[in-house]
Amino acid sequence: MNKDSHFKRYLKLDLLPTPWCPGCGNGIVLKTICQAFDELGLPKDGTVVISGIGCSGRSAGFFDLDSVHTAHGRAIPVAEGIKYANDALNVVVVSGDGDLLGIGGNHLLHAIRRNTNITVICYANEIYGMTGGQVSPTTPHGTKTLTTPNGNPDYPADVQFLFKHYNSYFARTTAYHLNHMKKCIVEALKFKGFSFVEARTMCIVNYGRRLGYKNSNEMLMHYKEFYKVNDYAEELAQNEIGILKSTPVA
Ligand SMILES: Cc1ncc(C[n+]2csc(CCOP(=O)(O)OP(=O)(O)O)c2C)c(N)n1
Ligand code: SF4
Repeated sequence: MNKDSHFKRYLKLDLLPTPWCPGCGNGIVLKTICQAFDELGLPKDGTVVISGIGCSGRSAGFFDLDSVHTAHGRAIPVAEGIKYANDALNVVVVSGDGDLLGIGGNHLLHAIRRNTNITVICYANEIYGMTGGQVSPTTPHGTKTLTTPNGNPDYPADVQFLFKHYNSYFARTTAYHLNHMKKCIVEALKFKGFSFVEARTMCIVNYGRRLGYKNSNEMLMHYKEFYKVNDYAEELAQNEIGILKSTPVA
C-alpha cells in the first residue's frame, strides 16, 4: 500500500461518491482530516466523529469510525459528553460555520471556556449551503446572498479572540493550502485542550456562483491570492491564515 492510500482506511469507500455538488470543497476537507488521522496513526477504535446538520455535516457518515450525526447545532455538547464519559477517546467534530457559530454558537462559547479536550473542524464556506445560500455568521460584510440581496449589513464573527483569552487552540486555513490545512489539523489533534480549525472551503452552487465565480477553481485561486500564511501569530488579520499562538494546557 503506498502512502497516499493510507488515509483511505478512515473512509467508508463503499459509500462513495459523496452527495456533494461537483466542485464543492467539502471533499477536500474530509480527505485532509483523514490524512491528518493517518499521519498521527489514530486508532480506528479509539476515535469518534460527531457532526451537526448541513452539507458539511454529512461528512460524519463517511468516516469508517464510530460517528454520531446530531441535531443542528448540537455536535459540540454531544462530543463533550462522549469525551467526559471516556477520556481515552479522540473526539472530533466536523460541521459547518452555520451549525457551529450560528445555532450552535452558545455551545461553542462554553466549550472554549471549559477548554474541553476535543477537536472541532469547521467547514467555513461563509454560507448556509444546504438550505440554499442564506447569510451565515462568517459571510463577509457587504456580500450578496439569498437573504442579503443588497449586501450583508453585518460583520462576520471573529472568534479567535475568545480562543486566545482561554488559551485554547485556533487555526484558520483554506482548501487551497492543503499542507497547511493538514498541519493545522494535526496540531489541533495533538493539542491538550479545546481546538478549533476554521477551514475555508468552497460552496460553488449556493454561494460562489451568485458572487460571479464561474467555477470552484476560481474560488481556490481567490484563496491563493488573498490569504497569506502567518503561523503562531498573536492575532490573524482578515487576509491571514495560520495557527494562533496559544499556551497549551498541561
Ligand atoms: C433546528 C433546525 N433548524 C434549521 C434547520 C435547517 N438547516 C439545515 S442545514 C442548515 C444550515 C447549514 O449551514 P452550515 O452549517 O453552514 O453548513 P453547510 O450546509 O454550509 O455545509 C439549516 C439552517 C435544521 N435542520 N434544524
Ligand atoms: S450546496 Fe454548496 S456546500 Fe452544499 S454540497 Fe453543494 S457546493 Fe457543497
